[in-house]
Amino acid sequence: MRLAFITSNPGKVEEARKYFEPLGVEVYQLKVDYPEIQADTLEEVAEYGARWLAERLDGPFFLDDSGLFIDALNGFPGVYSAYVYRTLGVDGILKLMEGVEDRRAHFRSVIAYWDNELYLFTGRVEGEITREKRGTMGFGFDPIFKPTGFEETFAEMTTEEKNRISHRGRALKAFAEWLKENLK
Ligand code: ITT
Ligand code: NA
Repeated sequence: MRLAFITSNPGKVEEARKYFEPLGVEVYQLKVDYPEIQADTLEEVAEYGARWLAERLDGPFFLDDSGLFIDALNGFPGVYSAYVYRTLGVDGILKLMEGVEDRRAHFRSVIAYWDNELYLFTGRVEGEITREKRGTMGFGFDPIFKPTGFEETFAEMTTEEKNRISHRGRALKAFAEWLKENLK
């Protein structure tokens, strides 16, 4: 089976590929720009994008909308994560967190799969914002996110290690289990 992943982010594609490879599912990247609405939840953003694409594309596809939610910043950047990554960047987040003792944060990922109808799969991982950048793997905010129970940041983990515990890995797991049950 082949699955189209609609995203501009090669890091997400790498993670989905590594996840699905052993299951005999080939993931390929399709770069199609779709509107990302301003909404309160990742679910709304993902659902709007998927329905918009469904009117324009043939066949099944999936997309992923993710965010980093920092407790001390009341959940910021959250649904604004992509914009904040492009503007403030990782260094800007570290700056905002200077002198902040409560470093708790979580990532969430919402996968929207379209196949004649919409299916949503979600994943979440708890952790904290480090005091400095560490590691060169991964992408986005990975160098400053340390998952709870681990010494390494996501950027110090291989894709396989990150997938085992990450928000996206968990959403991919729910997605893969659904596919296994429903595509017999
Ligand atoms: P799409 O084309 O798939 O939308 P994107 O990078 O714009 O790619 P999002 O809209 O989901 O992705 O924005 C989420 C932001 O959070 C983006 O800047 C990512 O770099 C970052 N992000 C998402 N998942 C991440 C992860 O697993 N590790 C680190 N940063 C992540
Ligand atoms: Na995006």
